[in-house]
Amino acid sequence: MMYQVSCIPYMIKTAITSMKTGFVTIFGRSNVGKSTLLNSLVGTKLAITSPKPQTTRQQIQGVVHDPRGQIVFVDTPGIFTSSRDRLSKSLNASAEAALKDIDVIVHVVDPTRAIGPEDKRIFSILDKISTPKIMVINKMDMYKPTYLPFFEQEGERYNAVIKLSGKTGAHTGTLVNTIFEHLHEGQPLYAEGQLTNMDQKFWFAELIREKLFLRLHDEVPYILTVVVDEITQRDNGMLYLQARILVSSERYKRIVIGQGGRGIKEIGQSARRELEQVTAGKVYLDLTVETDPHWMQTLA
Ligand SMILES: Nc1nc2c(ncn2[C@@H]2O[C@H](COP(=O)(O)OP(=O)(O)OP(=O)(O)O)[C@@H](O)[C@H]2O)c(=O)[nH]1
Ligand SMILES: [Mg+2]
Repeated sequence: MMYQVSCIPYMIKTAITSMKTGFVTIFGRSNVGKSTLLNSLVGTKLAITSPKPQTTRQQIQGVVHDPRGQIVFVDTPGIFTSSRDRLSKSLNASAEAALKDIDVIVHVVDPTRAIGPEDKRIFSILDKISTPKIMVINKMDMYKPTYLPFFEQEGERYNAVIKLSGKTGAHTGTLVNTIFEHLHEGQPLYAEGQLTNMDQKFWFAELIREKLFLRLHDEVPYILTVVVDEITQRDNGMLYLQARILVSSERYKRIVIGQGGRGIKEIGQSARRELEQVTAGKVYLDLTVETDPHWMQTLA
C-alpha cells in the first residue's frame, strides 16, 4: 500500500513533463574545433571559426531542439597556457566559468596534435569535477590522426568517448544521444525554435570579426574588436549596418586599412557577402576603423 501511494506522484510528474533539458559546456584547448562543432550540432553558423587560435572570446549558447527535449550548448574560448597576456587570462577565466552549474561537460580534443600542456591542465580541472564528462575526439575526417591512441588512453577519465567530425557532421548524432542519457527531466530553457542567446548586433559583429581573423596575420587579429552600432531595415529592402573596428593603436589602424584603403575594402566586401548570406537579403555595410586603446577592458 505504502509503495503504491509514493509511486503515484512520480507517475503523474512523468506524464506531464516528459522533456529532458540541460546545459552542456563545450570545453577544450584552442583550435580543436569547438565552435565548428557547435555550429554543426545546431545546424546554423552561430559561432565564428578560424584556423587561428583564440578565435572565440565570449561564451555563446546554441540550442538543439529535439523530440526528446532541449540541449543548450555553451561554446567557450579555448584554454591557453603559453601566454600570460591580458586577453589569454580573460579567455581562460571565461572558459572555466562556463563549467559551473551545468549538466554535462564535452571536452573536445584534436587527435592530429600531441597532448599538450593545455590538455593536461584540462584533465586536472575535469578530474576535480563530478559532472558527467564526455571526451569528443574531433577531426576524425582527417587521414590517420597520429595522436588518436594517446587520447584514447585517457578515456577512463570520462563517462564516454565519442569520435566524430564537427566539419562533416559525422557521428554528431551519437554525441546528442549520449548527452540525452545524462540529462534529467525539466522545463524548456528556450522558446520553441530559438537557437541562441546572442543579440543580432553581437552576432553580426562576430561575423565581421571572423573576416578580420581570416585575413590579418600575426598579432593583428588579437589587438582588435568589432562593434555594430546600428542595424536598420531601409525602405528599399536593404539592411543598413554601421560597424566600427576598434584597434589598440594608430600603427595597427594603418595595417587594417592597408595601402590605399585596399585592406579595409576587401574585409568589408567579404563581411558584406557573409552578412547577405545569413540574412538572405541585400546589405549595405558602413565599416570604419578607430583607435581605442581601452577596448579590451570591455571583455569580462
Ligand atoms: N578537418 C577538420 N577540421 C576541423 C574540424 N573541426 C574544426 N576544424 C578546423 O579547425 C580550425 C579551428 O576550428 P574552430 O571551430 O575555430 O576551433 P575552436 O576550438 O572553436 O577554436 P578557439 O575558438 O580559437 O578556441 C578551423 O580551421 C576549422 O575549420 C573537423 O572536424 N575536421
Ligand atoms: Mg571557437
